[in-house]
Amino acid sequence: MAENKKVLTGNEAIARGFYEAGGLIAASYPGSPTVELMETVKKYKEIYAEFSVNEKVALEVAIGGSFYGARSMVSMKHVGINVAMDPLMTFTQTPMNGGFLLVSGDDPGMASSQNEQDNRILGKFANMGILYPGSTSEAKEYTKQSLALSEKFEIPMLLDITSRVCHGRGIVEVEERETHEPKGFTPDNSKYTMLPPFTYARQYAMRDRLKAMSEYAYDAPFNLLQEVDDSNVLIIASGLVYYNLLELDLPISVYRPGMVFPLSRRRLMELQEKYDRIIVIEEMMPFIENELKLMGIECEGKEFFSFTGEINTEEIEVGLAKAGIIEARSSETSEIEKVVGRPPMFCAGCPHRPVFDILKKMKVNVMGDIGCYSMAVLPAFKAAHTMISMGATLGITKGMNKAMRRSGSDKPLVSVIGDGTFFHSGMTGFANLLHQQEENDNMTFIILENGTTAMTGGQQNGASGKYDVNDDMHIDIKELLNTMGITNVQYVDQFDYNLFRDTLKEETMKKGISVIIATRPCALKFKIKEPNYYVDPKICIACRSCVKTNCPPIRMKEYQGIDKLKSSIDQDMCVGCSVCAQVCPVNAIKRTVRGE
Ligand SMILES: Cc1ncc(C[n+]2csc(CCOP(=O)(O)OP(=O)(O)O)c2C)c(N)n1
Ligand code: SF4
Ligand code: SF4
Ligand code: SF4
Repeated sequence: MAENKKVLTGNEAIARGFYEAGGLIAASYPGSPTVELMETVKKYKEIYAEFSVNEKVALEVAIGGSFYGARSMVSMKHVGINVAMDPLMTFTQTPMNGGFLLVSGDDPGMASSQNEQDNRILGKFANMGILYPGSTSEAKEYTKQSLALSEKFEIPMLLDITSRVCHGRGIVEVEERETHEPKGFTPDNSKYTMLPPFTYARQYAMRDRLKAMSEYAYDAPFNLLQEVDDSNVLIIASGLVYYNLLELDLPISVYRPGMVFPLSRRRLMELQEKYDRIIVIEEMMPFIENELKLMGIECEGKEFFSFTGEINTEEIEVGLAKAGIIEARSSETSEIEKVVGRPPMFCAGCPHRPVFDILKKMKVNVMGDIGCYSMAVLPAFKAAHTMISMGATLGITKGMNKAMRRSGSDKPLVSVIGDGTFFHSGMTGFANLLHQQEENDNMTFIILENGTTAMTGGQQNGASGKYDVNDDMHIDIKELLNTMGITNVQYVDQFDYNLFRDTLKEETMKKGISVIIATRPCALKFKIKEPNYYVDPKICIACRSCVKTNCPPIRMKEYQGIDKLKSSIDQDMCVGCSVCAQVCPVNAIKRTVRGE
């Protein structure tokens, strides 16, 4: 392959685009599908890049860079924008000094997310220009274009990218880095202090820059019109859907707006005149379809295509057949292959396992949160009973506790949160617990301090310095909570199964707020491996207590000369955490000496 060509993922391509565009300040908060984007940016020494404690702070770091005139980028998963929405909605009123780009990783089909939300709508709501790449090379190109457009039209740009484009690989042409020295910051209240009367003028400025962008969109290079003689139908598709459509090789005209907001009204009006029918194919919400309808342009779309999930080539074919545009194929060929799903599970030796094994046995209501420990909501544990958004468990637990106490229930209530989530948005919830405490409150909080943001690949968080000397944040959660005024806080090693169980039981019996910080680090991130364990089948009574901890190496198997199935441990997979041995009632699980 030529030296100026590289195979990159969409995430890597955006990072490369930011580098080539002379980007200087980049921040992110990890979340699928955009994690690798900032991990790649961090490798470019010319760029200051960080994973911030949450998306709001990450956005603010990028705002600071842009205010100083540096080309700046912030990236996050789609729900991250909900967290960052407050500064976003006000910042986007300002004119851009340095080019500003927000990258949103959307997840149609929710392969790794708690919801599906179409952030084109949020981008429009925030008065941003929106580019929507569908391939790896577009991901790089649109990143560069976004920063240039941001400066040209003084508009904040949103690069809305879907998970398949983030993770897909393609050939990308790499270019030299441009030089864009920061312009510096010149105080100007009308530009950077968003309060009345300055905000009134900004309303008009926002409208005018979108108008100018819409004019530009008429023949912008990324808005592609491919017309076919004799086609009386026009299909509008962008992003990956456009490429999926191309695979059908249909003799139909296609308009591909790489910029999905603002659209060119002038271009679309012209197209309306030329075509009998306009069909919009897009994933998730009918965004482009609604934009057209707002312009008074007749079109069809969502009546033929799903409002949720990804839209692949086969679904496009089925939808177009439903619309009567193409012939329907026999159902035999359009049958979508069914793949059998495998539920996700904690790693061998995961520190979360004993906590949920104990909670399951306690039969207590558990308010969950978001992290690897979310897997506890699934079978076989089913030991967490709510899961909404990062940090939400604190408020939810407080609210449910108040409702329970007012309805005469004195049952305990337990809440679980990871350390990453604690620093992301749990601290404020903890502070709020101190407000209007009542005598019969009873809430026990377990903080799973595994030293990392494990679920998204092991990024640092506020507590990581405890386990890794290279990490520059080492906030003592107990001291922090004590300083806030939450006094009943203790560290407990959850691999001491009985101690953790007894402490938890004791704390749930107490009134007020109890906090237990489970201290074991993530087994995967810190590559923990102790001498492993094996089962003595002659002692095993086949009670399955060990199997119910759901550690991957454990299964029941047939032993020669023993008629009943007995437990066994795959010693290559076992990392020696000892939890299964501790739950065995007859000491049938024993530690080996490595090398035996
Ligand atoms: C607002 C938001 N941002 C990012 C994510 C992606 N995400 C899922 S879990 C998680 C963090 C989990 O870290 P922690 O609480 O330490 O739990 P662990 O995975 O280490 O068990 C993140 C960032 C998300 N779900 N929501
Ligand atoms: S990555 Fe770490 S926290 Fe997540 S399941 Fe594996 S061991 Fe547990
Ligand atoms: S000791 Fe038991 S629970 Fe721990 S990793 Fe090995 S098999 Fe799994
Ligand atoms: S817990 Fe002990 S007795 Fe029960 S199945 Fe496992 S090894 Fe056998």
